Amino acid sequence: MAERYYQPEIETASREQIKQWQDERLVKQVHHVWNSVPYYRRKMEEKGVTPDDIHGTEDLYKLPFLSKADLREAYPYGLLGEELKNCVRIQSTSGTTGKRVVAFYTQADIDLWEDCCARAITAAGGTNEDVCQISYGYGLFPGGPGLNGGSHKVGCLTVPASSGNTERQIMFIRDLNATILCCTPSYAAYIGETMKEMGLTPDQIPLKAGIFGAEAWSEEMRQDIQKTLGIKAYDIYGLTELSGPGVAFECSAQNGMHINEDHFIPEVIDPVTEEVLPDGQQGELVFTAIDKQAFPLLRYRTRDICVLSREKCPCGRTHVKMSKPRGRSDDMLIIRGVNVFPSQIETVLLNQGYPANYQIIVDRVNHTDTLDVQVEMTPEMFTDNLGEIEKRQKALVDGLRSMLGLGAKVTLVAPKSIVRSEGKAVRVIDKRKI
Ligand code: DLL
Repeated sequence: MAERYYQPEIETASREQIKQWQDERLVKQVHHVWNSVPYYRRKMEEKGVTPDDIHGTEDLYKLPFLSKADLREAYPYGLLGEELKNCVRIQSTSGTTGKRVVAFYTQADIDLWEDCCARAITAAGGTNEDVCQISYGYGLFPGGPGLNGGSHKVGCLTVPASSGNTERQIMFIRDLNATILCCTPSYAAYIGETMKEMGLTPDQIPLKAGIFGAEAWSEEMRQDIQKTLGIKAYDIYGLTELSGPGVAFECSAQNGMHINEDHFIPEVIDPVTEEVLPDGQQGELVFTAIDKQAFPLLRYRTRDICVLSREKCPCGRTHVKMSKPRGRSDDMLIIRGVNVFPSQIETVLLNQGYPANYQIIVDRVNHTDTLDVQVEMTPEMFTDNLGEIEKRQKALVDGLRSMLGLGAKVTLVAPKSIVRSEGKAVRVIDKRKI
């Protein structure tokens, strides 16, 4: 019989039990940080708070926030919570500007992280009988290494394919009978597109589930990927600073991701006033890592915008759920004063039958912001009938106006003319900053 890696004593624990774990671990962690991270101790002193003020989660609000700016300032060793001789690994963020953030791990931190990834694979239906192909990048980016470790813990036969060489990916999926695929949603869409071109139908592909994350993707994109690959597509969330993938993951209910609350305490704040918001209200997600040793971040501001929900989940897990992040507060575009998330534009395109291959180009002409959305047509839509193209463009302009309240220019481009991504897709080109 197949063996599952499910841990109901943790994943379905009562609220009282979860709170007790969080209180104990938080108090211990605050002492650990106070004693070993002078950078954060200074921040606590500036706020007039000492470890004696922290008795449990209700005191969390007293602690200072950490942001990416702190991580850059303290780079590389300033937030280290352990002696280097006890650290066994670093991973680094995928950011392309400024100094990269480097996160450190002890062996216990790696075990904790891989355990979170194993929970995600299990929630997607994975057992020791599965073949799990990992097509996230390996290396400094934590996607490949994290899910690789999780897959081992579950006992899957692990295929560390990494990203790229898409036809070979498909060959492995078919030859090795891969049942679970882990990669970014944009790469999953690209793999699906390539399969179609190779003349393969979903029933000729052994995959049954996909674990996709590392970038924002819409519900419409999930439906598309599920159809093309003939699978169930599950979301997974995480960030390097907190370990990597697996901070939260989707279950069979496919409507929000359970946060591993035995390791991470979430809060949602108003990004401007920094006020803590009640469950159900949208705001910026903040995490406190309560048992990581080497990189013990307290009240870390993720910039990701989402909503927390404690509604009972049909899967039985009791850990709080976060909604799909609708984007990062720093990804939010302000165009002519209107807040625009790329995910809103994606929703309009996919609702009108376009593939998730698009680029958003923002510029400023004569002191006025311009929004140009380049959208790829499917081969079936492709035509040289100008009237038809104009009709399609108008429908998109109307759809965008009603979603965003903004006028946009839409350019329909030929199939396959927008460059494909094997990792995180680059959807926005904001020329105003250049
Ligand atoms: O992207 C870790 C990861 C790898 C997560 C593989 C899931 C799967 P970073 O490169 O540090 O780490 O980027 C973290 O990516 O703050 C979010 O803005 C975004 N992100 C991650 N997962 C999701 C998701 C990895 N499921 C940043 N939906 C985060 C939307 C996501 N955005």
